[in-house]
Amino acid sequence: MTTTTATSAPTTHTGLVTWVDEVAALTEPDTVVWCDGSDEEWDRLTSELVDAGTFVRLDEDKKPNSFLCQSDPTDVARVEDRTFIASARKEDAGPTNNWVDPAELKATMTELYRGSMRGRTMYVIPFVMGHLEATVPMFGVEVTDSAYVVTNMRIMARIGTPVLRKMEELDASFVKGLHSVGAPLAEGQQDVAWPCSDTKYIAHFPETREIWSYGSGYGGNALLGKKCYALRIASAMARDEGWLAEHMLILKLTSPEGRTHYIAGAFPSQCGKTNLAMIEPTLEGWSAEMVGDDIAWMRFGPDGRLYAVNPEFGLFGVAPGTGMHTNPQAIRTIEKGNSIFTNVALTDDGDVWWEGLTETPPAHLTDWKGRDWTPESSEPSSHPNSRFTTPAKQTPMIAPEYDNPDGVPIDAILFGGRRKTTVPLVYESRDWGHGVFVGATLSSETTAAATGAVGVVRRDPMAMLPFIGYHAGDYMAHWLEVGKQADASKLPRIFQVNWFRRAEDGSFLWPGYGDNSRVLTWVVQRLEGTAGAVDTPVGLVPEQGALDTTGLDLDEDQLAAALRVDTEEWKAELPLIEEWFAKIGDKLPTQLADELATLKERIEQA
Ligand code: SAT
Ligand code: MN
Repeated sequence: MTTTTATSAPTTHTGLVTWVDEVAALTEPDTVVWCDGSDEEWDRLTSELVDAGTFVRLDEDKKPNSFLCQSDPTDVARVEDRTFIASARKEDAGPTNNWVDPAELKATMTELYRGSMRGRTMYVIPFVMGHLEATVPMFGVEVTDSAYVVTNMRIMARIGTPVLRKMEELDASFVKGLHSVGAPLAEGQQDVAWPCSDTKYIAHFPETREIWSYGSGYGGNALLGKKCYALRIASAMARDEGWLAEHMLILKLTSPEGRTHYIAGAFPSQCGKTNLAMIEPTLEGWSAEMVGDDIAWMRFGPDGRLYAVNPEFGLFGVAPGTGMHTNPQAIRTIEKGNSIFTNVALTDDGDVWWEGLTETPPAHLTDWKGRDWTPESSEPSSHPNSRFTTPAKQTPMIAPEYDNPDGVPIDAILFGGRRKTTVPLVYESRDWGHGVFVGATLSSETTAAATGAVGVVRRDPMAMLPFIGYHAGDYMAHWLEVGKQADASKLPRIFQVNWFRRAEDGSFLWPGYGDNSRVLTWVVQRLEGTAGAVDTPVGLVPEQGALDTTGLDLDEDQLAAALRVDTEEWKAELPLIEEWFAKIGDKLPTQLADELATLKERIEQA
């Protein structure tokens, strides 16, 4: 950690120094600190955050080197209505993003940033998404006035001196991420534990590869390497350069015969992506290892196959619902410590608790708003979007391939959403084009990961709706284009899954969690040509007996209901897909319009 006036910056990267100088002149921080990513820096910052009342140090025996943080109750999730893709031309942002002319947005935000770091420290965080040893390392620098952001970034990305040295060596270009909580302090003004502003902007400038974030300290709004860079900006890079930046987990599955397959899976936020990434298969002899839990960058390798890397260094997982029964691997990961917990409850003995961690809640807690809580309390102890930030490498089941800068060859892609009806437990698409149609029309009920109503069905193409950095129609066309870059036999096969289908009485039709491995097994057996399927109007569904349900308390009718392609339900779905495609407008690829016509025909004939 080096504290400087901007002019004595500890780097020879002149482009970086110039930019940091400009930001400091605009935002007027008291001091500028260059982050080195060291343990000493972590110790100093976490201690300062404890002194400031932002962090509570957890009991060393229960959660070593770990901290609890309660945010301002208004700053708890991504703000999609305040998120902007400020491309030069409006049509490049498309119908699914908020757009403002970049010059206008920069003028507005420049006035917000003017003096916004007064009374605060400005931190400069050099980081790399993916491997520093990658053929083309993907650099970023986040400038922020939040020490909470620095500590979380240190878990979520590779940061600090090694990154800076490599940037100098290559005189590398980098994504510029400017972040301010938007709460300047006047002379002598007492700070609050979680500074933020009612005015929020999460702005992306795809052409110049810049991110300007203002007013929020929350994860997806403030940890700029994650959704802002690794998805929104990177998706625009990927479009330009012929690869894919996706909201996907990466899983390695090994069969009882020792054969390995890699599966990527796209699911909207809070649909069990982290749980699936850390699955413990319930079927004898199968094993799973995690490569990534949220983001996959996929490029073609020299052999013509699509290789995925996880660009992240940590997990930013949803806490509620995470327990020994649902995700034992996550529990073992956080028990090793070195973690930050945001908006969960504090136990009387200095540990954390949230709904679903244990079956019986403790008799007394301090809830996420700092109030006394007992099992009789009317509100949950933890915010539904409360999170744990924890190093990926602590996961016991992390795959050794996580460290491979070239990634892993993807055999299958899953698209999943949260749907009470209509969508079967699993089905396979007929080919790449049909698979892209399945992804492009993916739908899910909204969750607490973003502010706004929960439980409303919306289209969420490839689970990327809030993260596509350009026009959704161009994005769909890009997916089709990627499919033309390789031999059909080398492309991943595409499946849709739905763990959330319900019976008429509202109960889930499928047990989920570890038993989802039964579905993964069918997927692998499809790849190997050993599992049967029936052709339905929507795609290939497991034939009777193809899904291994040994040992499951699940009757034939229930399984049939989970797998059913119900013509009436699909007839009701068609207008929703038509409405969605109408929204995409002229840029909807003809191939996808044709896929819709085919689906319609097949359903009508069923
Ligand atoms: O956007 S976050 O990174 O805060 C989490 C999510 O919504 O997936
Ligand atoms: Mn996510």
